[in-house]
Amino acid sequence: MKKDIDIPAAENPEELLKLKLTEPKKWAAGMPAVYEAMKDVLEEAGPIRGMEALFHMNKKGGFDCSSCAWPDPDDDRSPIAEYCENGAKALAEEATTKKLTAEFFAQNSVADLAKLNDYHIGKKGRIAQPVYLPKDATHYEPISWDDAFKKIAAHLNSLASPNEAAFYTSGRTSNEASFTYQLFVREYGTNNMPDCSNMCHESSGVALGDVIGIGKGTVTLNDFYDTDVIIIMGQNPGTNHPRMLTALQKAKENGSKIIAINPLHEAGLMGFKNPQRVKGILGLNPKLADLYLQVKINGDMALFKAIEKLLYEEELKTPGKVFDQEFIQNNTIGYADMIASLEQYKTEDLAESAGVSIEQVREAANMLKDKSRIIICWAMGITQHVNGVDTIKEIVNLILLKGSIGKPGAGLCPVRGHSNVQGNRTMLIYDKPYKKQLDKIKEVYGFEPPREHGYDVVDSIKAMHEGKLKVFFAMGGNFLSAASDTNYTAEALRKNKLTVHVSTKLNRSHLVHGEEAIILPTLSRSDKDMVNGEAQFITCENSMGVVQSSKGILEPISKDLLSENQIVCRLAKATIGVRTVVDWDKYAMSYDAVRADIEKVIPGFDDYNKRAREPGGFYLPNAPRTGKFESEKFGDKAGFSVTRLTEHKLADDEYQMMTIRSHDQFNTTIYGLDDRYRGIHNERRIILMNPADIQKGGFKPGEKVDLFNYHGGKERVARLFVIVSYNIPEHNTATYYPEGNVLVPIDTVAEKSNTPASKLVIIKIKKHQPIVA
Ligand SMILES: Nc1nc2c(c(=O)[nH]1)N[C@H]1C(S)=C(S)[C@@H](COP(=O)(O)OP(=O)(O)OC[C@H]3O[C@@H](n4cnc5c(=O)[nH]c(N)nc54)[C@H](O)[C@@H]3O)O[C@H]1N2
Ligand SMILES: Nc1nc2c(c(=O)[nH]1)N[C@H]1C(S)=C(S)[C@@H](COP(=O)(O)OP(=O)(O)OC[C@H]3O[C@@H](n4cnc5c(=O)[nH]c(N)nc54)[C@H](O)[C@@H]3O)O[C@H]1N2
Ligand SMILES: [Mo]
Repeated sequence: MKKDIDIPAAENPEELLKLKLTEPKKWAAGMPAVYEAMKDVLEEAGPIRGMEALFHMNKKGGFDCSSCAWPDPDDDRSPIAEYCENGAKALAEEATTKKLTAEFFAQNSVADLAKLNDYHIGKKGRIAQPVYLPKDATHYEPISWDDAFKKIAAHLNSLASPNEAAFYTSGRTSNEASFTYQLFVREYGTNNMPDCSNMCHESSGVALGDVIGIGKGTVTLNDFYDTDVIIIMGQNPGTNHPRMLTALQKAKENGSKIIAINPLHEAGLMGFKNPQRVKGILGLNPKLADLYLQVKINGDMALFKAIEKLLYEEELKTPGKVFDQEFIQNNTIGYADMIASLEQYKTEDLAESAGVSIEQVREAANMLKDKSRIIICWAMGITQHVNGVDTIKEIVNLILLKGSIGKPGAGLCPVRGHSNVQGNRTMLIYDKPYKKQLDKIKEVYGFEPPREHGYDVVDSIKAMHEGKLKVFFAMGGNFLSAASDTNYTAEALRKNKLTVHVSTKLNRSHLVHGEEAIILPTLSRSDKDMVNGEAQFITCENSMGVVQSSKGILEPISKDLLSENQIVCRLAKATIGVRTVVDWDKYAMSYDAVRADIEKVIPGFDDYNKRAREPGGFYLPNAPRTGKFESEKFGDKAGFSVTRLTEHKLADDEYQMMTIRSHDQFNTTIYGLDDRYRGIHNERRIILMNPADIQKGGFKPGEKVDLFNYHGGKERVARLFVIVSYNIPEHNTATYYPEGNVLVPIDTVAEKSNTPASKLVIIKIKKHQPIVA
């Protein structure tokens, strides 16, 4: 193989580490998790800083864990620790005392840093001062905050149109900073606000917005404690939402059944030993999933159609006993069409497409038949597919048939990723804002916000390629490594005149940059945020629509960090200058002032400053949760959907690949090199394959391979992976994100949501060829 990449975009290693395999685990957490949690925090932050931080995490009046968006209990919280292993690791990453000063950047060139893998880049430490990379320079150099803002402002003001700039948001940004950020971007004049949601739950937002009138879930945590069946699909809670396991355990103790739907037997879906209970430590807790449906990748829609067909047969035998006909009659539109559309399929064929035996489908249908308190949870295994929006509509179909919405113990539960990703959208970070939201901004502030829709993530990348974007500004995140088609995205980023990142830690997006680049270091969730001698708190919205406060407690590692809100306000002043109608100084000095104005613009935030101070926060309004629908398309009803089943035809040497998270990462931040529950240690460049496929393809477990995708006649290569024989359906494979992103074609996206289809990439696997010079 010839070397064709001079400047590294993705990792391109020459050698692998020493992979070690152990038996995959059949349960999650337990004592090892407590040990793992403590170890990282103490190593990075030291004992005093580390313990202080852990003690305050997720406590009422403490700070919100920056890891996932799973809610905290409304009532009593654990007196010792309301966090999980992975929350503690997230904390360790930001509480670290290692810092990157001018000296570090002088000693390490951008090109040298780019040779490191993501794990080593991230472990370098917190960025301690603003730095600037001039045109053609090899090293970042110090810059003052004022000069940094002036430079960015000069670039923004030199553009032919504000639409030549894009403003990305990752999902940790607080409500307050999100609100001021979108206000700045809109007053500057564009809706180019791509965000991490575009790559994440956009399919859920689009589907739910369409059929139930709100792009959010409808359940609360308490619903889990009082339900009959919980379905968990396309989600790996043991790793990505570990505190959900506590809720599942309580649900089971209260008599609920659990159905897991996943191509992999994930430990956290099979069993849970709760480290915060004596019984758990002794290993006495029961298993979690009562029925485990090991679907093929993207077999979910076929599976749901099969279940619906079986339920319909039962409904015909005992009318009104299986479906909630009264609910359907009073609250929905499109029942007859949806039922009629099922007739074209045979249940056996559907089961086969799903990759599940007809007996298992029958078992699932039987578990649901007499029940109506049903909760369905899902995450990236459902949203990141070409037909993701339709699969979610099929999930809603089942919920509507059973009348399982708008009552206790029932509903839809898209489980969000980033800790404030839902809040970002509520605060109007969105490339396709609604008219009434923009009207409100105009009414409150008096300027005319841009009306034209902006670019989302995928369209931003394409626009950079076409030279339509010249400035890329990122509020957090790691755009390069998170987006699809890594090398194509790298080329796109390099075409910018200026790339700017507001970041806590160094990542690959700082190293694959525009003509000039700037890094603005910011406070993290656990840092003390002092303004005018007063410690400020921010607010976040979790996956279930609860808004609550978060107050950092750790001494920031450098005096030269600004909060995200301060950065926005100062940048807005520098950029819009005397033309602005917003009092940015007021917003910079007081988060209460920001909240007071959020209350005027966004519904549901009445008495925001008062209610944000109440322990545990408050719930935002959610019509479907109360049994009402307010939908643009269906008025006061919810809509059934007729969805289309996609066929997947593969050649013998083609495989479907999903890109998933290991147990030791938060998105592109790699905490460590182990995937403990799956039994994979000390290596991330692995591909999980079915043993029969390994044999048929002429491979061996442990063999080195290169992975290829040929979508659109272009060759994409991910080099040097090692085969791991694993319990995964035939012709299905898995690699880790972000290592696998090189292979995800930029235009293989979910219909209607434009989310990269990161869970189904068609690949070929070939024996590894070393690079020749
Ligand atoms: N510790 C930790 N916590 C996190 C994150 C993290 O990286 N680390 N990331 C956060 C973010 S932003 C998000 S969005 C969430 C992500 O949370 P998840 O969605 O749980 O994350 P993934 O690892 O992408 O897992 C997808 C799961 O779906 C399964 N799957 C893949 N394809 C299919 C399919 O076609 N059908 C079905 N039924 N299953 C499928 C995979 O086997 C895997 O179990 O977690 C959040 N929390
Ligand atoms: N192939 C594939 N690709 C995927 C996915 C997948 O499953 N498969 N998942 C997608 C999903 S669900 C998501 S959400 C995206 C994630 O995409 P992003 O949100 O862009 O990525 P992260 O890795 O979460 O961002 C990490 C960086 O954020 C910065 N950071 C951390 N905390 C803060 C903070 O408090 N403030 C600021 N300003 N910066 C901070 C740090 O510098 C860190 O390096 O990736 C997507 N990409
Ligand atoms: Mo996400």
